[in-house]
Amino acid sequence: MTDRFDPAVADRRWQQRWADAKTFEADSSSPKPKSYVLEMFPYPSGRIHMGHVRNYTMGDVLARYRRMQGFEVLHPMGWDAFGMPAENAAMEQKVHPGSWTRDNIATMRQQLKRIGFALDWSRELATCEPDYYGQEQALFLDLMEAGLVYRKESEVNWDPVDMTVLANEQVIDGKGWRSGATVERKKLSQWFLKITDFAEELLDGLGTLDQWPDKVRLMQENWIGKSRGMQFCFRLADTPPGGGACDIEVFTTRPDTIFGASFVAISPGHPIAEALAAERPEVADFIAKARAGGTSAAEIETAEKLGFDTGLEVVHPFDPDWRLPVWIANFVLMDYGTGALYGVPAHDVRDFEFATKYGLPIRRVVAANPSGESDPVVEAETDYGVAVNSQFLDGMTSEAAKAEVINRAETAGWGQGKTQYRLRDWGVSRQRYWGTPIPVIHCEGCGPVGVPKDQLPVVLPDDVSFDIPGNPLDRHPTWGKVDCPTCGRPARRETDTLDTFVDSSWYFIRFASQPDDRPFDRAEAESWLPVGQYIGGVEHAILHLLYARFWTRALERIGKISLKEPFKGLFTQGMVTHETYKSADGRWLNPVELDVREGGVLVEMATGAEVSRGRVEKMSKSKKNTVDPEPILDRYGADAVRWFMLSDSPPERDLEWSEGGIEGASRFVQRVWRLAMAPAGNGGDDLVLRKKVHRTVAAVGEAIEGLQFNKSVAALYELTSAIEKAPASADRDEAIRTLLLLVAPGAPHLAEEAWQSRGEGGMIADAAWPAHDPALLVDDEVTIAVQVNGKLRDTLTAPRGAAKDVIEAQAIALPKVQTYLNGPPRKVIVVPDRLVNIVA
Ligand code: ANZ
Ligand code: ZN
Repeated sequence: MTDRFDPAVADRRWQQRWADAKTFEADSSSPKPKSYVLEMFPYPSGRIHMGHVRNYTMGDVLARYRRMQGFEVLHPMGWDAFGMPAENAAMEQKVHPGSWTRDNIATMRQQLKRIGFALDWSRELATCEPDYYGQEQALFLDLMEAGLVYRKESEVNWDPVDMTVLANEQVIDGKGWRSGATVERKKLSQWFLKITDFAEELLDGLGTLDQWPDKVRLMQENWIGKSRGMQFCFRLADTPPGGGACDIEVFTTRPDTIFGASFVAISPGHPIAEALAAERPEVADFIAKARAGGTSAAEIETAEKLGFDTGLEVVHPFDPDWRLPVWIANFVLMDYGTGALYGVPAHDVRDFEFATKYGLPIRRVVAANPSGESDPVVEAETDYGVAVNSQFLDGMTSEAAKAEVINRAETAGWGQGKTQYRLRDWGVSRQRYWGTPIPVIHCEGCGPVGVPKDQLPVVLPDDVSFDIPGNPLDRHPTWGKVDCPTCGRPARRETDTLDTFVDSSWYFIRFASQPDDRPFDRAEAESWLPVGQYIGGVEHAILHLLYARFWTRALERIGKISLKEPFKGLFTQGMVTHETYKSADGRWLNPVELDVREGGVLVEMATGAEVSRGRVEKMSKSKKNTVDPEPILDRYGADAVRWFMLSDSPPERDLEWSEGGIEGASRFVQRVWRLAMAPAGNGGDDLVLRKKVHRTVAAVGEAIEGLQFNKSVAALYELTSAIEKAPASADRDEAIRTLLLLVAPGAPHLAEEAWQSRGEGGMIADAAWPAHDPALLVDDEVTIAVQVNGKLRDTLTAPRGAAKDVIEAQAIALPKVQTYLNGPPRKVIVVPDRLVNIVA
């Protein structure tokens, strides 16, 4: 019998046994109840980092726990394997994106296996393989056939160095996230998915997701951005009444502010702006200037406001003599509302900034109360209130005034109430090589034609070069040349590939069911879905989750699956952080480059120079404060690493990596081992310990169910100490056995090794989660508060359910209570098991 647990031997042994026994392979035809636990699949960037370890450990504990509870568990793993970094590597290191990606996958798979995750590796998938993306192409064609895919010219963020379209999130301060080049706007024909058709459903559906964090639902709600307002027409002043009834159509969410309008602004992309530009060079110049910079709402919001007075005027809808100037303004988006608005400087932040800059009138039409109407407006007042300076609206609440204006506009026929969403259709075209080819052929005669399904997958060609920027598919000599599937004449393949968010919008369905000849088997997929618990980073709270929700609903709408929401429970975990270190000359240093001198002084090993400690921040390559899991695994073994990931912080918060933390986890592993190796006790009964065990079983189960892993760890520390202190007995042996079952999800190698050493049959991974006896959870003694005249003076302990008069006598007899009494109490109130109040 060894007195130390040796992870170097045990980890590999049990990983091999689990693999040989196919312990974690999920059986779709199992009669057991099913449970689907999923962590967001990783991008194969090179190596596993601590953030992955934390994320997957949480999922693993839940998956193992559910298995022990008797569920058939699906806990799969795969690779989100398409994307830019592989192409960057190809350009920088002259390797093929495919081999770079597949090498990384091989490395990371081995790393994950070393941590002993209970994964069903038989279902492993990589989105960059044709057996995955070919099925994605089939789904794309289904959506196309159903009219949920279309092509449209649209303005995109163009990175002139990487020669690619950038997503809004890839534009940082007006520059390309990778190249740093100033982003331009450019018009291109792009493929779009009609996510806006689902805006209302996606919003409503949030209401059913009661196992999602509120903050994520709120972020999705804001992203969808539903607003109720009015759309109406302005007439140009110089067109005769009757003609030109709708010259400039605007959308507003604040019809109640209509009497505060001081200008009308149109987007630089508005047809009127374009028409003026064709005639007047100064307009064209202005438009060019206004278009520099990214297209995202955030970019436009923060850019300096620029305007151009066109000289045109429109008539106020409620007053034929009131004219408003028409400006072209850079903050008006072309693809929101109607691409035009009326500005109310007193009540809108952007309009205020604009009017201040260009000297336009600022007039309050909403006030907190009717008498506040004449104070000067010093900043935009965006709150609701009551209408002032607004003719027939005066005195109405903002809500009532809105309704009144919409009502009058609808009656008179110049406008109507309208619901607007901020959500845009999803542009999925990427001008890159390393992505799923969009399965379309362009024919001069027939237009864009879907590739017939029997010709799928459209496979990426391997012979491509990355020595010049741009999309290698565009310059491939033969790949793009095909015949039109409809008319047979020479045609060309679409060379755009799909946004990688498409790949991650359905991988959880493919995990559940992966036939060779279609994307998934409906019955099998439905038997697992929705994912019971999805775990990942909050950085995916908006786009990934929204796209996956949309894709699922789109499949449901076209009758491919009956499932509305793919993820029943969602958990977003905190990050792993570490102190940062900087040399005197400003270089970030990794912890392994440092040495500690006397008095805790940190020095750089290479130079001996002193190093300053910086803030604790998310582990990142740029700050060099990462800790590579691999050497830690070598030194401490998988269970200590896993245990530390669960221990110190609530899982939704950040976890600071520390040497002390991993040491502590490692010591715990050895403590459990020593207990497990203790000789069996004989006879003797230890009710106190038995109760502790049952309470811990209940507490650990509850904590894991609630994903409060740090609480389960704390409960197990307590139990371990209690066992260590308890004298040998049969109850103590049973306690140790239960302790092993309880630590098994978190420290599975230790648990298996100890389980086997103690001669228990089978693997602990297959053992049942211990039951607890509710009777043993009840405390027999209660602590009762004793008050005198309503103030707490002392407490007493009594058997649970003790009679009132017994407790009353005990309370009055307390020496502390006696000091407050002069003679017999006037009255005594007893709340059984809780409280005694003595009125002196
Ligand atoms: C008048 C007004 C008065 C407005 C006021 C706001 C406050 P949300 O709520 O985000 O949907 N708007 C309309 N079309 C626009 C476009 N294409 N680009 C930029 N802004 C646009 O925003 C709706 C409000 O944004 C609209 O209501 C309009 O300004 C502006 F005190 O109209 B509002
Ligand atoms: Zn054709």
